[in-house]
Amino acid sequence: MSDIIFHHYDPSPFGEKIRSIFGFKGLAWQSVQIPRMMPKPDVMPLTGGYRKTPVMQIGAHIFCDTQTIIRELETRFPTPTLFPNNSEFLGWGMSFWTDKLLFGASAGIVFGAFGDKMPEEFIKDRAEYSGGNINVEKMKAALPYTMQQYKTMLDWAEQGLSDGRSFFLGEEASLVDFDLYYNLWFVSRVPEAKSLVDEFPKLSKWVERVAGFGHGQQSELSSTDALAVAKEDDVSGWSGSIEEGEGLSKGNTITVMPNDTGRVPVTGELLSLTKQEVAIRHNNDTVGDVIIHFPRAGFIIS
Ligand SMILES: N[C@@H](CCC(=O)N[C@@H](CS)C(=O)NCC(=O)O)C(=O)O
Repeated sequence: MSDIIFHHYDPSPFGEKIRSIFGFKGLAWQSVQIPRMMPKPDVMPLTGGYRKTPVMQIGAHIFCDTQTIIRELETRFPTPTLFPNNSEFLGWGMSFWTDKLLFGASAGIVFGAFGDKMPEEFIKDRAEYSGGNINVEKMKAALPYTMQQYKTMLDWAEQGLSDGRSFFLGEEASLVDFDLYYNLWFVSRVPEAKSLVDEFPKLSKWVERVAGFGHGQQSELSSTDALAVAKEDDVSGWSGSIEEGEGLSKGNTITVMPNDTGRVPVTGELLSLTKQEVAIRHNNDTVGDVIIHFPRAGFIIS
């Protein structure tokens, strides 16, 4: 059985980013379906309060945010690589555009089109989550303008494929492809947005190509079984590495929190601090010790 436990829900766009990478790397994984909104009682003991979707679990190691999930998958399963020809800068840099600015437009399209039909408690949850930035009436009114912006940005992508290449960086897929793909997957549930993508022939073929990677080999796991896996794993011997010069030492009590949405601070004992990752030991009665990994980019340590 695979060691990878993936906490997500099927309609989750950031979940789709990772599921398509599971497919690209041909991985087997165990799927735990989690609630789309708070409360998430079987997630909180693992994440110490971090509430975003998705989260990856391997034993009692918890990887929060698609950045740390991708970095861990790339380390454990380097072939095929997400970074052909040293494309780390392009892949990670692109993800800050696709995950923030472009995803903001994608969410504007989905909420603008379907917000009226979404349950009130879901809208309330997302309004809290976003710090007040979800306003269905405003998103509905802005929909035609959001679509115009979207179309212009999709044209960049069409131009990027104009020489007949299969993927944005050439004949091999890279993180750049998966960064963009999940946004188009997400908005395509809105018929007008699907038609917009269909207007771009090369991009449409590219969508099919990336979808063709599939999701790897998925099996189902209950959330209680996932908690039991974390509880059984002894992580007392794990030690990370601390980079000098940041004024923090192993064992310091710190909090880590996203700097954009879902700003819930997670408290723990510092174990590892590098330029790209911070890991803390967090303890609670449900699972005992877990080691929670966060990215540095987009997260505040205090
Ligand atoms: N930076 C995060 C963004 C994740 C994100 O925004 N996920 C959304 C939905 S897929 C979310 O957490 N929504 C609130 C929730 O699921 O409770 C990542 O890369 O994982």
